Amino acid sequence: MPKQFEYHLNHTLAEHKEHSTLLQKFLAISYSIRDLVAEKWLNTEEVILNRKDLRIVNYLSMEFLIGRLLYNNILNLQVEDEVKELLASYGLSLDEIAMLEEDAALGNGGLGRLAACFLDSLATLGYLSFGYTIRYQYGLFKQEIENGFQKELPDDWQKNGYPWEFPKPEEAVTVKFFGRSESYIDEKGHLKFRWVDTYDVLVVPYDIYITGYNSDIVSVLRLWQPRAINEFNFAEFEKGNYEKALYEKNLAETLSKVLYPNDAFFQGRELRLKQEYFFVSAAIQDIIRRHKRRFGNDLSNLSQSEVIQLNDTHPTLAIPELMRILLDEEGYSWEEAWEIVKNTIAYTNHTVMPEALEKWEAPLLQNMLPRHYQIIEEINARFLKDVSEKFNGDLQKIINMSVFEEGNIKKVRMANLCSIASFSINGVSELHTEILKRTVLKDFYEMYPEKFNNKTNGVTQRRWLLECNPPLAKLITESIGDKWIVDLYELRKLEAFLDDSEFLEKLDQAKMWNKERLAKYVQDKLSVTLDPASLFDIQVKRIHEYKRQLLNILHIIHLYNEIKEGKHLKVPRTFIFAGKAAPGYRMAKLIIKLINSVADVVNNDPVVSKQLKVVFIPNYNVSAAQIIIPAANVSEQISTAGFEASGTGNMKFMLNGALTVGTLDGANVEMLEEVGAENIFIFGLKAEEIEEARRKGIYNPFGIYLENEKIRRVLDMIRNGYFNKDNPELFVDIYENLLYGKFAPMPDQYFVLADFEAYEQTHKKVEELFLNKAEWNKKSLLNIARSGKFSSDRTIEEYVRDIWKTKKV
Ligand code: B1N
Repeated sequence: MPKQFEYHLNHTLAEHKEHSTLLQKFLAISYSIRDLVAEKWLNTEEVILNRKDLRIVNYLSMEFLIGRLLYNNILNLQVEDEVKELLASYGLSLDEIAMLEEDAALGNGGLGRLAACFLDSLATLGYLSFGYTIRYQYGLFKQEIENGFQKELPDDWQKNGYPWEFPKPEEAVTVKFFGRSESYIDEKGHLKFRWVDTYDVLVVPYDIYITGYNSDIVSVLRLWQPRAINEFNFAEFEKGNYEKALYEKNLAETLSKVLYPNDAFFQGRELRLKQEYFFVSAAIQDIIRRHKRRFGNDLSNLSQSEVIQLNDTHPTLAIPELMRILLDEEGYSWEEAWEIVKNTIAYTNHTVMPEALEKWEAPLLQNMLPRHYQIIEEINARFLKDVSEKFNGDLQKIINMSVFEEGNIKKVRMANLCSIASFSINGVSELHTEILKRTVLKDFYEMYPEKFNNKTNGVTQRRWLLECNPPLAKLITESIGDKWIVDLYELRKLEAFLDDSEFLEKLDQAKMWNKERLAKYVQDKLSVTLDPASLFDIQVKRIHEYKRQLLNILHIIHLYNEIKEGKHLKVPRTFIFAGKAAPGYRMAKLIIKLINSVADVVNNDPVVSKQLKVVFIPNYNVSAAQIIIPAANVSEQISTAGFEASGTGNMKFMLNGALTVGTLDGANVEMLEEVGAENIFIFGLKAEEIEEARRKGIYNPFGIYLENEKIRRVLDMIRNGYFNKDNPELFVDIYENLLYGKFAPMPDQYFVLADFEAYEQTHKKVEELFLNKAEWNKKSLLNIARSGKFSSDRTIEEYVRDIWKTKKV
């Protein structure tokens, strides 16, 4: 290790070790680790070429939220001691060096982080896999809080150089846009189509190898970067096509500029559609090329060598793109091509929220991708014939299931296209899959019940325990050995310690270490002093109305009122929030401001602040999560039932010993099944109850406001500017949205007031339990011990068993 380190300082970075900066040392150590990673890739490449019995998993996703890689790779390669020794010889700690790495924030939230956990599990378990995405120049924006408001800053994540990727310019492919579809008759007299007069860009892959724990193979994360084919297209210029000469250059430069910062929201922008298409086209071309390298030019057996998983509908264009190549470039008939496509492509749905479902304006798609549009029309026409046969010409079924939604502007419904063309359709938790089957994809479930299956999400315990919680990982390994690192069900063995007071004491100390680390982080960032002995109650995730940060802060205001009235909290509480709001999401940004305003009042009140603290930690991202989550006593998972498809933060908290306060939503339902009702705080309306109240239009939050004095007081304070005396009207919109539905289809559409009372009662139980340290620690241990199901290793094994049908190396 020392040799490689010096080599990279001197030769890769051209710097004397005596003069080298911390950043250069970070880069040199990363390059040294990268050398080991590259060797794993060399081995993986051999396996790909030689093991023709192994089907390759292709995970197509607009987002991979991978975070930092240095420490992760060090742990997976099991070289921690050597690295620490080397750094110590320079008087450095691994922590301070690892901090210098910028997060690769190529994702928004759960969907992107899930993709990253999957690559970790695939490599660890020994399955060949490629992740395909975009090499965004700017990742998810950085968040600052200015005067309580969110401010967005660009995330120029590669500004200091990025040590983990390998450019592969020789594997670039061409991607086309616009133009027109032209028909012709081929030598055999068949009617054929070709796509002509296009704007073209070159797309270059950059590979990041994702290591697995103690594994000889890596997953490949292939990031596509557009480049202009000609800096300036003189040929076109001379023909007088000035526009084309410049358009291709501009297109190449803007395509991968920035990640769209929306989580679970569809915007319908032209540039986004171009992004979705170009990376999918590159991926499909890459997959076909690899298949040919392994099996020759016959593509009829593509589905045996490759499987393509679509991470939500964002990569849906893989379907018509694969059809187009098979039909127009490879000469297959429609029937042959369709057979290949529908055996190769599988679809994961991640949300049932109507505003998140992708519905592209047909003219936009038709103009940008004329040949694909034609293919989509043909897929749909053939499908509707089947629908008509199956349902005896039922017109309503045809209207519901058609890819096209007719109307003022015709729309292309991507979830319908995915459901038609995929051999597998899965939701991400049991509840979510059931809701899919009875609501958004009901008709498809009737038509193709055999396609539907559930794959409850999971998280990798390598990052979300081993890496982020050293004292707990150490305690666990000392007690039950280290097999849990690759088999999380091993944690069940911790149940032997449930009544071991000495062990519970050590568990408590590990939690305290994490709380102190977080308190220091908050002190450094916010100059707010937290008491590590207080109950740390944490809600960190994207800010969204359905996730109900509002319910949490309304309850905090209520606690404030109680203290002001002279009551004493039984245990001092620290409420911690973090999360980004989509820059265009007004209500979410107002909720951030409200949290910060309440925090100001609470933390600066000399009486209240002795019992209650509120903090909003800025710029929540993967590396912040790694510090925040291990410090939680309580995990807030309080979405309106039926809206959170799964959640994955919930699982990370459980794995780190937090007790969950949660609704019966997403994977919380399965967490309850694992730990039992005595070990989790479940409250609130159930998904069916919410569905029914919405359907019947019987929910009346104003009635609750009138009847419940606590709620009325809290809402009136917000309404009257109690928390922002300099601008007392600021939060009126929150009040009016709750009571009158000012910016929504109905008042309080996420049932915040309906669940308030139950939430408050639940928090009283939480408080009571925290007084009994021994009981609390026991339940905490049981949560850890029963978290085995929520490893992404389990999720991946289920995908392999039911969908991908591949084998380990
Ligand atoms: O996917 C996660 C789930 O655990 C969460 O419950 C779910 O909300 C999340 C459009 C999305 N669903 N949909 C998105 C993200 C970006 C975008 O542009 C939709 N994210 C989820 C993993 O299954």
